[in-house]
Amino acid sequence: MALLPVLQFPDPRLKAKSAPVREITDEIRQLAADMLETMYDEPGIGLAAPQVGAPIRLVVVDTEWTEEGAEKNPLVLVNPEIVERDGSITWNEGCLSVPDYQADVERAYRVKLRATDLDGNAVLIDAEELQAVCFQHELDHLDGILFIDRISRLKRSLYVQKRRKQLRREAEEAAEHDPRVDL
Ligand code: K1U
Ligand code: ZN
Repeated sequence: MALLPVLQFPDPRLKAKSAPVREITDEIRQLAADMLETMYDEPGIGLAAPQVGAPIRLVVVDTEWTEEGAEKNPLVLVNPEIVERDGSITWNEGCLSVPDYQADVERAYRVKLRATDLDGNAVLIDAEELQAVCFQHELDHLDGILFIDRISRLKRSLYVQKRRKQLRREAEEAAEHDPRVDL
């Protein structure tokens, strides 16, 4: 198993629409195992394949493991689709691809999700609250949508400014430590 690097905003690969998984191969099983290991290590409660540079419709989710004493209950969802939505909930979301930022996002309170597992079996899950929010967040990744695309224009542009400054600072620091650069 391997820890995978998670792409960070504004990587353009995060904006692409992912393709359906045509066949569940050993390569897909290995990717799912690596994504789970990466999600638990980050830590996170979900991870979508495009976040690790694989533009396919595959996500992993475990929304309970962070609670004290809770066991891991990993879900691997191939070609997931939301087939019903109901109610609304506002959740303060974060994202492993959007560093150092959280914001309130309005989502459906309850969703019905249809997918396939790694054995090709059909899966139907009725989810609510955090699990429903997480499914919506992860499925958005498959369509190239980040939670910052669902907040106000003002909040988003403030975050984009902050992120640009952060990246500039990181580049300057890297240059200071690069012996080939004579500042
Ligand atoms: O997709 C991702 O980037 C993962 C993201 C999922 C998510 C978070 C919040 C609402 C909806 C979906 C994360 O897991 S961010 C980290 C996080 O939420 C968390 C980390 C440790 C403990 C508890 C939560
Ligand atoms: Zn995310």
